[in-house]
Amino acid sequence: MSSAADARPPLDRSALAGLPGFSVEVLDETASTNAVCADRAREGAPEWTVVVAEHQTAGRGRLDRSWELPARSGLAFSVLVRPHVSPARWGWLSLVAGLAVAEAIGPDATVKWPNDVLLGGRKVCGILSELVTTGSTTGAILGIGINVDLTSDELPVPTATSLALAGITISRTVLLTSVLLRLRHRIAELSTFSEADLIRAYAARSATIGSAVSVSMPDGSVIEGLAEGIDGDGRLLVGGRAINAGDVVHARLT
Ligand code: BT5
Repeated sequence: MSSAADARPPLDRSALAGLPGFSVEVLDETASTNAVCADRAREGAPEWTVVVAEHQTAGRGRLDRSWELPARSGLAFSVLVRPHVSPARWGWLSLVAGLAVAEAIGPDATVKWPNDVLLGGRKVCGILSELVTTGSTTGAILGIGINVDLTSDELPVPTATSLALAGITISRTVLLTSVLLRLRHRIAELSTFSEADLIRAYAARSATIGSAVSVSMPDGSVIEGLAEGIDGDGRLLVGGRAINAGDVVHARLT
């Protein structure tokens, strides 16, 4: 670890181990917390198993992109969930994970469909959700990366920011705890909320809805237009078309 990492306080392992209803495993270093969490799911780990790394050396983004975070400068963690909701509602998981992160960060954070959290228009958090099936049981791994106290020199891309650069000071342990509690609350709402309730809660934090967007699809086509809203399955509505999160290469707000 670099001297900068040494100067950064470690996660409070005993506080995290004592979090009721969660089983939190803190690793010093791993390639990807999503990969470890998927292994735990295959080993039969219970829902709300959480794997967090002080240093993630090969963090993954969507579509083989990478997620880079210096040691102890942020949060890199993955949560195993198995919500008892209809398959259509599973499409909401990464959206409500983004909501939970935005709420934990504070009123200035917005969600950019499908899987980013922004501060001042810059990306402070990325989410990678993956399904893992073991026998007849399917779970979702919600992988969340949050930039906490990266300096401007440490930002991996110019479109990124960190909480510290936005003037927000919070301990990583407190932030992780807050995200987990809000995530549990938001996922419970997938069972109790109507489609209209879900859409309303998401739209209230959305930086995307009402903006002109440009969405790149895997076949190379680009859909441009006004993001009119999202539908009951969490799909983005652009020019009358409903776009699935899984079909998006890039979504730009213009
Ligand atoms: C994401 O992908 O934003 C999902 C990132 C998920 C990371 C978490 S960390 C814990 C868990 N374990 C993993 O292995 N992954 C998850 P995507 O939308 O494809 O965005 C990736 C792009 O974001 C990269 O190509 C860069 O342009 C940019 N990027 C990389 N690192 C970043 C950072 N720290 N902050 C902001 N942007 C970043």
